[in-house]
Amino acid sequence: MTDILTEIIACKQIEIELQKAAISKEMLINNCNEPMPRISMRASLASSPYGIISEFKRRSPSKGWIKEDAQADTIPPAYEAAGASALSILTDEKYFGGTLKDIRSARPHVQLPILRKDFIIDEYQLYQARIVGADAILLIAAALKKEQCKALAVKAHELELEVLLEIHNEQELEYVNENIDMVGVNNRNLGTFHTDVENSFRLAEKLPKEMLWVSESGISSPETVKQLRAAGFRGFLIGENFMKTPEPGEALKEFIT
Ligand code: IGP
Repeated sequence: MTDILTEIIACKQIEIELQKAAISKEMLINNCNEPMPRISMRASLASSPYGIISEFKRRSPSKGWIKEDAQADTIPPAYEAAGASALSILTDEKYFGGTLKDIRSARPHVQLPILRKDFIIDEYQLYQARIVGADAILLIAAALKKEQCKALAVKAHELELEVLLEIHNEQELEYVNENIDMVGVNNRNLGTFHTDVENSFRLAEKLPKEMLWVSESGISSPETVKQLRAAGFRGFLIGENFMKTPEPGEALKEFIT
């Protein structure tokens, strides 16, 4: 781990301890007993000719505020209406200006699968994801030990949450196991912020053939999506390119043709 990612994970540990002190894990577990319908993100991506995962992101550590006053009950429905295949909602508050409540606000207004995008290091966060109505969670290889990643993936499945594993390099392919539903290649190095879509093309040859592949970050043109699809990717995670425009849903339409 390097730089900003190390800092984010250290803050996340403290944040989770504070949350546990306010709401015990047992209380969260009690709230997870009711069956909830889950929507498969993997199936949605596999069956779509577009496969765009549109992200709701107010800010980022590299860009600062992108859309400070963005509303989670209006932008995700606009993404859905424009033809997105799935939604990614950033719930980290300190670095990304999000909150778990953003998933709760979006949920009644959309039918698409929702990915809880955060730095998940504790199963407590999986219960939270389920309670607010997420369908899938992100596990970042660079933020986790291999065994920890596996245990979180197993727990996610127990809670009927799908798992998108994020990798950035070839070595992290070791994190793939039978509890991973989709593998995402992050084109951005979370330590340095260096972003290059070439990373997806480079890793494509090494990715497990039987899995669904997602290319993440730095995608800004329909042409790039087309090339990534030709290389075998079926999901395309796009945030900033949409969120920086006045109407993120309108910006997405350019990718649905
Ligand atoms: C979206 P972009 O460059 O389109 O805004 O990127 C998404 O891939 C990015 O937000 C992301 C991310 C992450 C954020 C990918 N992996 C892990 C936080 C944590």
